[in-house]
Amino acid sequence: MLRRLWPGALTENCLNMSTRIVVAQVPIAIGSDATVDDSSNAFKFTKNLLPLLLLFSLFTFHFSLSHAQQALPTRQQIQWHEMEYYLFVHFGPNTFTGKEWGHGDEPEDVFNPTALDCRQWARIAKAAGAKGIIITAKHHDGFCLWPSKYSTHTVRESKWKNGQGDVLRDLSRACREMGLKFGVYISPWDRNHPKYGTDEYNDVYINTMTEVVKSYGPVFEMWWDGANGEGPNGKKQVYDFRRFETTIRKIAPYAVVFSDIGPDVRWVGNENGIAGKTNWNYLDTAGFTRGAGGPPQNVLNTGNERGINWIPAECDVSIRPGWFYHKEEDDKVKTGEQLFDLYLKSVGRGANLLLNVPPDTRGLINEKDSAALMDFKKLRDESFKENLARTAKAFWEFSIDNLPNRELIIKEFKSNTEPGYSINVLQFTLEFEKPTKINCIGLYEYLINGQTIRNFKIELFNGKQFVGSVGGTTVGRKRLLTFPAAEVSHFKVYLHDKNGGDNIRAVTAYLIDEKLIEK
Ligand code: FUL
Repeated sequence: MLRRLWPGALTENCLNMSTRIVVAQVPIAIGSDATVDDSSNAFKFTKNLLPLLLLFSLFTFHFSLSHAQQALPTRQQIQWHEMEYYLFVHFGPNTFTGKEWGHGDEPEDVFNPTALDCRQWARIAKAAGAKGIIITAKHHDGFCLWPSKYSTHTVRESKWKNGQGDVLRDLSRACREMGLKFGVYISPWDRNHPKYGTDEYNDVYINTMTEVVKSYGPVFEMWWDGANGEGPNGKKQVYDFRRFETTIRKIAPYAVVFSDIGPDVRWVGNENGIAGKTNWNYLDTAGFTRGAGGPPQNVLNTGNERGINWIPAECDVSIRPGWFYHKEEDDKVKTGEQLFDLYLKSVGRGANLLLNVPPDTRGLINEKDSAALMDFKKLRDESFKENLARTAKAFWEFSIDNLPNRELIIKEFKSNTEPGYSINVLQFTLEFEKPTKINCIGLYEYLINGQTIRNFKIELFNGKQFVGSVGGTTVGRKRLLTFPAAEVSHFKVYLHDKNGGDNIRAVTAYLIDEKLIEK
């Protein structure tokens, strides 16, 4: 028998609990005998059961219909959501020429790092709490950081290590050693390849991608940039993305594929690392193409509430003004505090953060960048080390089987693969053991069920006194809300879920350094 709870009369189930959740509930038994909870304020079925059942089945029919139209995340996407934050590495001839977009005619010898050490990159990424690294295996200039069979513009043609060097080999190994995931950016736009602008180039691209995945994979993410300019013969390429897509699915079935419009991960619509305050994981892509033919940037930023496809946003941003290393930007590296603010505006809005940290001409992550990364890590650790909503003696656990008999625990989630709670809790109160100073609350949705919360409100109280409120629209994987610190004895959460059910997975509360409140 499945039991669902509906908002209605308030029932307190908090026997001897110091931290309590007050659940609004009217239990409805869906089954032949229509047994209900007999607590005094529960909704009771009577002879009028039939019309109610009819109404209810109409509602559930509508619910399953609207639900069915929207995709749920794939297993790969769920794993990707859990990665939360990882590094981007732009490295290549531009590192040495000072350009952002190479012309493709740079002599290969330009690429000559004096002390390249991919293990240093991986060590720093790991220490910074990043979960992986995506590298520009080939940027628009066409230079390949590995000795590709399909190009004559590669590390092999450079004097670096007498043509014996291979950045992808070194980095993929270093990532494996450090337990980091490895991903690649292979620019479809190629300003060097003689075949660019002809049909044959699509084969070249497919061969190149296959070579990379087979030689250095597994890759967790394939990054397709949307840029499409002229090649060496002055022609633009008509990319055969359909074939690119079937190929990548075949050779890397466990990877997610990024582009402006997915298929698995979408561009967030800006290069500042900022997701929309409203951020749906759904996107409609019909009629749109990658690059210039993509959806408007504001749509990419917020997604589509009723979109059919599950294509969550990834926030790409550089720690420096440019994507590649330029010495003159050494004093323009973002600070730990600025990175923390970006974290709130990306991960804290349900997106992932792809933070670019470009190695310098030595082939090392510069000291300034690594110092900023460590500050950023420290600020996250200090801010989120203690979930104050956990310090109470008991929490409440949602269970559909024996709800009235068990304590209810709002667990802090560990992973998106934990069993979910399938009851409706659209409003509840979280009460601290004693009044507690907080300035940050986290809400988490259970993505395996999709993304359904359209807006929410949280009211803060100290005893009987109302001390403030915060609210917003979407929640998604993680929604972090910061506000001026307040002494709070309890807070009430009101959720508006578009499917009428609930999809809340966890609630957390923190006291973070006042200077870190979202700017
Ligand atoms: C853009 C590229 O044109 C930039 O050079 C950079 O690689 C950025 C991440 O994507 O579209």
